[in-house]
This record gives sequence, C-alpha cells and structure tokens, in this order.
Amino acid sequence: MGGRRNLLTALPYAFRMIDLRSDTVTKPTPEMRKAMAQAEVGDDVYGEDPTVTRLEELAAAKLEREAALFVPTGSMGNQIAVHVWTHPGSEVIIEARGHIFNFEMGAMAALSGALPRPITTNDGLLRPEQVEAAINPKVSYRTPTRLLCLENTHNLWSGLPMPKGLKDELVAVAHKHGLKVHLDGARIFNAAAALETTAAELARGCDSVMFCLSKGLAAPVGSMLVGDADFIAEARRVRKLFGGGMRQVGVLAAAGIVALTTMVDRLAEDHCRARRLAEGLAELPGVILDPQCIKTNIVVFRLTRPDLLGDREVAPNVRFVAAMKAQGVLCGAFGQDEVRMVTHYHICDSDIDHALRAARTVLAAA
Ligand code: TLP
Repeated sequence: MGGRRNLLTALPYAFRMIDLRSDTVTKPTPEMRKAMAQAEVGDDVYGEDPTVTRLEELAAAKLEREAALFVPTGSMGNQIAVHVWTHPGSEVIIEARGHIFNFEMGAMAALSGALPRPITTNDGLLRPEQVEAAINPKVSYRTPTRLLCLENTHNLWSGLPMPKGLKDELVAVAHKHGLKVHLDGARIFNAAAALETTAAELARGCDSVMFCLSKGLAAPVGSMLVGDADFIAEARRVRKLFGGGMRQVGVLAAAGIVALTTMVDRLAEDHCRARRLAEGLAELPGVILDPQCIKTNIVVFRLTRPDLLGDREVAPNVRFVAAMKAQGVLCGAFGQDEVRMVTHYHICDSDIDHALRAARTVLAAA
C-alpha cells in the first residue's frame, strides 16, 4: 500500500465509507500533526511568522519563482490573481469547464468586476488559435481582454494534464496580445508526475500560479500563490482586502512544509489506482469512459441510461451516487449525467476493488 495511512483504513468496510468524492478529504499525516504542534509562530500580517516564511520560500523555490504567498484556499489564490491582473469590466479567457469559472461562486464578477469569456473545447485543452480569436481588438469601443486562465490538471476533464509544449504556445499567444496568464495549478504536482516533468516546467512563463497543499498533498488547509516579487507584493495586499490575512498561521504552514517535502513523490500511486478504477468501471453496462484518458487521480464518467435506478424525477447520476453511498462508497455527481471519483492518500488497492464491486452491484440492480 505504501505510505502512512489513517488508522480508519484498517476498519472493515461494514464500518467505514470509502471516500472518493475528492482528494480534498485527505487528513493530515502524523508527521504533519507533529510539525503543527511544534511550529514556531508569529503574526504573519506583520510578516513575523517564521514557519510561513519558510513555506513561502520553499514554494517559490519549487516553482523556480521569486516569491510566494500562503493563502487559505485555492479559490482565494485564484481570485487574488484575477483581481491583480484585471480591472472591472475587463475579460478573462478560460476553458468552459474551468474551476475558476464554474466553482468559485462567480467571484471574478463579484469581487473583481471581471467578465469570463468561456471557450468550449472537445478535450479540455484550449488551442492557441481559439485563444487568439477570443481576444478583443484593442479599440476604444471593445471590452479589453486582460487575462488567460489555464488549469493543470484540468479537474472536470478527468484530471487531464496539460503538456508543457501546449502551455508554452498558449502563454506565447497571450503575451503577444498583452494578456497576463494565470495558472490554476491546484494539482500541478499530479500533472508533473503524469507528464514526468517538474511543476516548475509546467508553470514556466505563466505570470502567476496557484497550487494547493490541501488536495493530494494531504495538508489540512492552504494553497500557495507564486510569481515575481512585485506580483506577490500586490497579492499580499489583495489577500488582506479579501479577508485572508492570517495571524499565527505557522501551525498550518508547518503541515504545508511536510506536504511539499514528503507527499509529492507518492502521487503516482494515486494515478495507478485511478487508472485501475477506470478500467473496471469502463466494463460496466451504462458507463461511458475511456480508461486511456485517465492520466492522474480523477475519474469522470458518464452514465448513459436514463432508466437507471427508477425515479425519473432525479438525475441518473444523482441516483447512482445515492446507491453507491448505500454500498459504502462516496462519489460525486456533476452536471446531468457525470460522476466523479478521485483517488488519494487514504485510498488503497482493496478500496478500489470494493468500489468496483459496489458499482457492479448498483448497475446490475438498475
Ligand atoms: N476543487 C474541488 C471542488 O471545488 C470542485 C474538488 O473537490 O476538486 N482549482 C481547482 C482545479 C480545484 O479543483 C479546486 C477545488 C480549486 C481550484 C479550489 O480550491 P479550494 O477548495 O481550496 O478553494
């Protein structure tokens, strides 16, 4: 199984749920809890928390950037970047299923007055010519386009990693037209593991990068915003504006340091389990899923059968999720017919077997 697990993992399935809803459900490791208890702290709004400073230096070094900022959530990190790079009434280009557009409470409009320009793709990967076509001409009577947001891995596209070459082309076209590029790299280390490269390579050229400590890396809280020194200075001001100035937060940063130093190398394990899960699911009746598309830790599939599990008032994916829960497996429903399952630190090989047994039972009963 590898790694240290939550003691709960030892319980028989009759007494515990297998939680595949998200990698956000991961709990801090014993090493993190120890580091948290022993963390040296100070008031971080005064820049006096040595543990936060250490985490920020580590994050900047990992991404090969000048500076970094510890933020409470990935959403806040993304929205700080949007706020810094846009002004009210300006446009932000983003892939139509992007997290910043779909899952951040309309924050770009609410907090920054910015307007999303979503672009639909067939595979989750924006193309340079699509981006170029979506940039408004620089004339006094058109809305200025200010920012391109990328997402790597792409959550709703089954955790698809964006290759470095495509990212370089997208950055080049954005910069050619004077746009900034923000990378939502919530799972950038998953992308790096899948593409056998470094997070720094996948982020190079982007003007700002957010990555999460609290997902596959299992820290309890926190994300990092990374960029050049001027950007981070401005981001620090906006973090306070958004109510994200935290005080003796070294207790959380300590867990983040353990996350970054001990949890990155094991992510490939989660990817193998996700692939095995996908291969098993793809064989079941009513499931549309190409296991070859599962490159990281997120499995998204469609259910084709509107008749699934009776009650037509409720969408089939919602019924599937409820039936899986009754079998001891938690997963998530998205849109009309999609289901998402995410592997992470607390999911072991036998959990995958159990989840597949559960799905087989549920779909056989349908
Ligand atoms: N994603 C969550 C949900 O919000 C969907 C999840 O369970 O996957 N960027 C990306 C790509 C994300 O997947 C998420 C969280 C965030 C940003 C926001 O991070 P938090 O939850 O820390 O605000």
